[in-house]
Amino acid sequence: MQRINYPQPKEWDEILKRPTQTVSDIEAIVYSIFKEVEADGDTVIKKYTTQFDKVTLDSLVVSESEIEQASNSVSDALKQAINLAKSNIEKFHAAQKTSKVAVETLPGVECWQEKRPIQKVGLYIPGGTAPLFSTILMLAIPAKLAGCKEIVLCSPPDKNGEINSAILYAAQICGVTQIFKVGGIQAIAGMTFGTESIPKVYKIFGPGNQYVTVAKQLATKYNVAIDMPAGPSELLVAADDTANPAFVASDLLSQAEHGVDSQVILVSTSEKLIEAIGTEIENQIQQLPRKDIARKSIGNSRLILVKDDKEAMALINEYGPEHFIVCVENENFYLENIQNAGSVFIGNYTPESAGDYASGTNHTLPTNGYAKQYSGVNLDSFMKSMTFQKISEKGIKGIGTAIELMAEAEGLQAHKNAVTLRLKSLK
Ligand code: HSO
Ligand code: ZN
Repeated sequence: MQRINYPQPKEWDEILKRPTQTVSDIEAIVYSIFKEVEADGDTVIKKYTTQFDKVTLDSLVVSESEIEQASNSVSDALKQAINLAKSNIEKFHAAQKTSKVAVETLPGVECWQEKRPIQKVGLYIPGGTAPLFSTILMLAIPAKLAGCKEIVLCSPPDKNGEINSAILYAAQICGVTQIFKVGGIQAIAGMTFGTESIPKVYKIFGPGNQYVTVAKQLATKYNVAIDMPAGPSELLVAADDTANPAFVASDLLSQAEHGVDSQVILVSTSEKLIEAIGTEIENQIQQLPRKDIARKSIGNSRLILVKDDKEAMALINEYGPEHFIVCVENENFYLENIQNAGSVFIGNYTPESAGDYASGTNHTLPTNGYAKQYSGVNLDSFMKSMTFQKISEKGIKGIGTAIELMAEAEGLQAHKNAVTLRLKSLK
């Protein structure tokens, strides 16, 4: 792992660069598949499933019996683990419910705000080298709690035309309403336009490769919302001599194994700790089945030595990590001053994996520095706020003249009339 000692603030931009992503040529492919799916629905989706997933399907729909069969094949131990995670994620997300906010701004002018679920949501779960069934818990549980009516899930089939059993089991217990064997750009296009079998949705959630990310961005041009601009996983750890180097190394590797473009960073004031973690990483990486992936992403990663906590903090806020582990003596300083991070993990016994799976927080988080302006997925991601107002005769008398004057000043006579007529009727 690359070691950087005492970087100057002017060098931060360069050392905190994320691995570059090339999107320019992808856009044209995504656009043309969208146009085809819009015109020919399922037929085109099946054509691309044959081309990209190497399987020809009669039906895109996952049947009840397939779900039943899959859930029978998941071991009891794994089912129990999934159920424990489900229960914690439910507890944490149910507690995020807010009540109606009501204010009488003037006597007789009542305003209030209530939330309503987004009625139709689409969840995308990638296939590939690791079947991320935990992401279904993170998306379907809050969707269900929010009250979304249709919760559609798309995931690519394998070469036998099947979806991983744990994915189907998780979808079943979390209340997903329909599951489709479709992946990649064609899945996002299907949920954007709707096809003979796939419903059109109002908001699409979930991770994916660069093609899926660009497709989600294109979906927004067709009035479909998305959770957030997604990117490769990343982790930044701030640690000092109170941190256990083996634990920290295991955390860094846990995110490094996601993909070759993942990025992990250690920021520390202790040269001794940096040394120890570097050695631990080398030892632990050899045991990992995904060591080839982890090695590549470790190549994008850095061990940064800084002069003090204040400088560490400034650098961390500039980076805005998706995950931020704080394992230092002066814990409160970091917790009080962290401004930009998706999710924060505190102390030697809080591995980032806990948040990935089972503690209760959501693992769908802003990457690529978007923690500066985006929240991670939470209950509100599946809802929208609506405002209401009711004005009495007394109320319109109280604000009528102000509205008339403002409408007049904007040159909008009809707006003014809507008030004038009412005020006159009350004279
Ligand atoms: N760390 C990933 C989520 C995940 N990890 C799923 C394991 N499974 C992105 O936050
Ligand atoms: Zn992870």
